Amino acid sequence: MSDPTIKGLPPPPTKYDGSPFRIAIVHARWNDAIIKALLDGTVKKLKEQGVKEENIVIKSVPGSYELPFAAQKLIEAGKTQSSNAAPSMLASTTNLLSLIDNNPTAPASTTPQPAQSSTGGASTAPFNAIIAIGCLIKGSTMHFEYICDAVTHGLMKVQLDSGTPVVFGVLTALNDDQALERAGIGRKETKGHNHGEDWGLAAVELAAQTSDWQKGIL
Ligand code: RBF
Repeated sequence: MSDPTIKGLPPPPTKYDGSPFRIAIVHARWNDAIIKALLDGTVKKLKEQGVKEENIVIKSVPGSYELPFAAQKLIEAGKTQSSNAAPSMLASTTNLLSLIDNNPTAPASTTPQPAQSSTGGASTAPFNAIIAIGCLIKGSTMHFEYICDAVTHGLMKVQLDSGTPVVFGVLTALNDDQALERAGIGRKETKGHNHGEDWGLAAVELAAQTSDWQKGIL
């Protein structure tokens, strides 16, 4: 990380356990070499934090402009999948108490709770966090400015409207080298820093804190 303008995420005050969580990553395909490095860094850190591979869902969209819409639809899809899976619990012999409203262990149907799978397979719980990954590189027209603005505001709106954290994994670079160095694949010897790693950490931190706050734990 030789460029002093490239800063990584300062360590969180506590280490968060990602093992209960289900996380969706949606990434753009423009600038694919940079996206691939960012995606790899993100997944690596999610796993290091304990998120299970089967609870990481990865989807792609054409470009960054599509990220807010896709993030919103993924959040909805996670909730729909969770409620579709609920009737099968009636036939299950496990955890029937969780169906009683007042039971403190009962998962709410619409608010994301930690991912749970009685079978040990992939979770069908609502997503605890979304990570939106894109890379916008300034060209010679005004496209960059419009897309950066729309995506930034769009992703913020999605998380505030949905109550599901959406990590802003979008590089907005003035040239190729800036983007490469922020994906850890710079052309100089030092390579830079992979911000995807920060986004994986941020997702687990936000998922853990949101899960606590929804239960009134501060
Ligand atoms: N998408 C990106 O993710 N990164 C870019 O740097 C990028 N640059 C674009 C430049 C132009 C001139 C156009 C027309 C599109 C660009 N897009 C880029 C794609 C955009 O995010 C979106 O996918 C398309 O506009 C279709 O809605």
